[in-house]
Amino acid sequence: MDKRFGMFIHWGPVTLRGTEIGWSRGHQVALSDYDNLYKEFNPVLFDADTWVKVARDAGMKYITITSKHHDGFCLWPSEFTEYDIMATPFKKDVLGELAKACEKYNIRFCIYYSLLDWHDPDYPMHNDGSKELDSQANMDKFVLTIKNQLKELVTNYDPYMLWFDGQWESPWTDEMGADLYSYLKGLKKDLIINNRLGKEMTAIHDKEVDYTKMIGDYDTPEQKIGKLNLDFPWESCITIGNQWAWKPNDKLKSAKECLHTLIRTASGNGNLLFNVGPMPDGRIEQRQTELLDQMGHWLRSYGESIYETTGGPYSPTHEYSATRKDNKVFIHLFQNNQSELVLPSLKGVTVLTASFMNGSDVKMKIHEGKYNFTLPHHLPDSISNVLVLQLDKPARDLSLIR
Ligand code: JFZ
Repeated sequence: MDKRFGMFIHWGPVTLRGTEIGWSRGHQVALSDYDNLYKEFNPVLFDADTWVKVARDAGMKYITITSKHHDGFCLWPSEFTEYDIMATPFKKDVLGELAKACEKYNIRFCIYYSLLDWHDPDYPMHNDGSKELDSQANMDKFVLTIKNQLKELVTNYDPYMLWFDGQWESPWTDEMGADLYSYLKGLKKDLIINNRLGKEMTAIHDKEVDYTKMIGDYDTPEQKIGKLNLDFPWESCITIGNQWAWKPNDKLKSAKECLHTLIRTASGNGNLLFNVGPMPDGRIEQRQTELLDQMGHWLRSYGESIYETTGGPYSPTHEYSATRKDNKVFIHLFQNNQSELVLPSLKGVTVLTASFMNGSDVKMKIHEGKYNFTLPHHLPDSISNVLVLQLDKPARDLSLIR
């Protein structure tokens, strides 16, 4: 949770069609066509060091790669299937090369693994619209394959975190999730595991979740910024475009939208797992790397207000949000045309100084229990500004101001 910012990577032979990974199988892309794309998958321009340096220079502290998505294709040489990278003309261990590059550049290596596999005959569902479970399937054998592959992944690549998915279909049960959770913690005690081993999760839903029912170490809001939560850790997974896997001419977010998304997740006391979709030739397209570089540029100046911070004490508004660390509260200003800012005063502490991060002091008056800040006409940063309140006491004990 101190790392706050990671790269999500959705990639596989499907990029040869530019459609959505997993979900387009047997839909936008005919089943036989989709399942034979691996024969053409040859990303000769793939360079693990380049990908990891793009993440590092963006200010990202960990990388999470789709080892196996819902289409069942494995991006690593697996003893437990023929449907893997060694069956392609490429024949390179993508996961192994990324894990090594992460070690080299001090970036944490993490693995996404889909529990459902519509391609595997032992799994009773195939996303083909049939209501009945496949009577030829063998779920026990399927779960054994999952355990064997996860042992292979943990043993061979020593991941920092496992990001599960695909647990929402009826063949998978919470019992299986709980069993797998203890099996994996038995393999590596400090392995971090997300909450998609069990049915209870926020994901794309707005419904209240029961954290006591969750199986996993943290919640995973999807395609939205999680709510401010100081009790249960969370990490939002969000696309830089609209699709998880690469899509030609996908509509990408602006640099300001990308950064405000990161700042708002940290202000909510959560992490951002920001997704890129590399191209079929193995490169991450320039449009995406330029946006990530702009995020890195901002973080090189203002990273102290994001990394190893806690969300709050002010709840996010349209205008601003807050993070805190030691005796400092960082007020993140999203608008750059406001002449003044009014905040409720903080109980039990004194604001010693107010100033822009790496910038000038800001005039502050206390009036009727409120802080009134007079802001200069031009704010220092064109994307997002940080007002630092230096307190006379640690900020961590301040209660939330809703
Ligand atoms: C899942 C995957 O299906 C998707 O391809 C991508 O990998 C994303 C990170 O995770 O997307 C979901 C997960 C859960 C729900 C919907 C989409 N859900 O709970 O409705």
